[in-house]
Amino acid sequence: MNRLAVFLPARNPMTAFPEVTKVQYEGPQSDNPLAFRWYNPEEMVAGKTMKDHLRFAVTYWHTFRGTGADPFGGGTMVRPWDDGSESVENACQRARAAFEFFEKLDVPYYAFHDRDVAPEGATLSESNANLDAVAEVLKAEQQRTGVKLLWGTANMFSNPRFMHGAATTCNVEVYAYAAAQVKKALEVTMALGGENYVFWGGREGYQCLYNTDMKRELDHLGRFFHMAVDYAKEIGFTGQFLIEPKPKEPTKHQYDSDAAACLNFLRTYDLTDHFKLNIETNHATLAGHEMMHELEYAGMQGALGSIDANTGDLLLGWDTDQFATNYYLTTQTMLVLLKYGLGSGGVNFDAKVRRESFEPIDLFHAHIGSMDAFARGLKVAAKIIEDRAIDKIVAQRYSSWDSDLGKKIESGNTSFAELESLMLDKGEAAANTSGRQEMLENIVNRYLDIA
Ligand code: XUL
Ligand code: CO
Repeated sequence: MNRLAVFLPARNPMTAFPEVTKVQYEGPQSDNPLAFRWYNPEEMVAGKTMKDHLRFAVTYWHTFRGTGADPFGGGTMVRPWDDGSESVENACQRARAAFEFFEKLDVPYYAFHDRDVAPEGATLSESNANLDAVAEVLKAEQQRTGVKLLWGTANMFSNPRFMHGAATTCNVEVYAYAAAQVKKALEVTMALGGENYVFWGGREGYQCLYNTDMKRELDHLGRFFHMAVDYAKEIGFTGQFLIEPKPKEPTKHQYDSDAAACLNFLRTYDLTDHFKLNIETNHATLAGHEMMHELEYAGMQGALGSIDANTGDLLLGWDTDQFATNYYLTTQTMLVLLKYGLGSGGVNFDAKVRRESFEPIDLFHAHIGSMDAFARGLKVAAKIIEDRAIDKIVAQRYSSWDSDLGKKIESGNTSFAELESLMLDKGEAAANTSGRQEMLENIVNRYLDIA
């Protein structure tokens, strides 16, 4: 364990977080840093409880495997329940600490990669056996606490074998290994009642086009996803498959670069019936899009599956995976989530505490703050939608399309020649009206004041 551990008071080995009891809602006036001020799980908003709208999930990889290491220095995190070894025993002990955290934080879901929860063995069968052993503990802890698995996934990017990719590798046996790994991860996800299965193509992309057969790699990726769909059918896994777009990191170009690229890929390979998207805020930023854009782009095509809730630092060009606390961001996100719904997805905190926030209690502060920010965003967005405060201005903006001419064009019942003759008759189009952007921004501010 990290040397810093010696400076912290000794802990009861049975309790990972002795200083925290269950986090409670105390309302906006509370100054208790370990209470919710906005997230009130049973409170009804727009016909559903907050808990059912938000479906919060904790990520295992950042919260229980994050070390605080960066390219310039090693780990800083103090995690007294973790002996730092790669043993199955330690993995089981860590899983118990994780469920204590989920329970005290009052989150309904968690999410993991296979290699976060159980150590990789010397062979594939050893790795599978390790995963089975830890999955037993996860199952027992799920039953004890009622916390559920939002999604499972396979880590096919950390091990050096995946240096050229997993489903897009030039090495056919690495591809076969990746297939075996996903097969097992699907089985475990299903055994734990996982409601979705995510593919983030960590190393599915390229560093250099001189050495890359892009068409062949993408064909292999399409084939890989079809085999996953076939296997899910075979074992009766009914969870939703999700692809998580990201434009760069670790490769220079990731094939799943944004929602549009993913949907184009899914259509090309006839996979749209089986996959939706898991949209992550910081990935949208890296792609040069707003989160709202990525959500709307997926949502309007019926492909919005889940979100990885975090934020980047707009002054930095990398995936900083910070906890989102910005009310504008959470309001914008919730505006789109309320519009399209989340289905079996959730608001998954794919976010890590900063390297300097190394104490266990920081994990609570981070999640509580972001849960509150999303709860507040939910309330503001619900009120904006209920009052049609934005909708009616948008409807007004497009009202010329409600005319006979607009209907004719939208229904495909006119032609260039007919439109030309109309405009030759008129000589000039009707006058434009203002886009009212500033007024709309003020309206959002007003709802942040009152909701
Ligand atoms: C990487 C990322 C992943 C996925 C799961 O940027 O977001 O953690 O969410 O593989
Ligand atoms: Co993610």
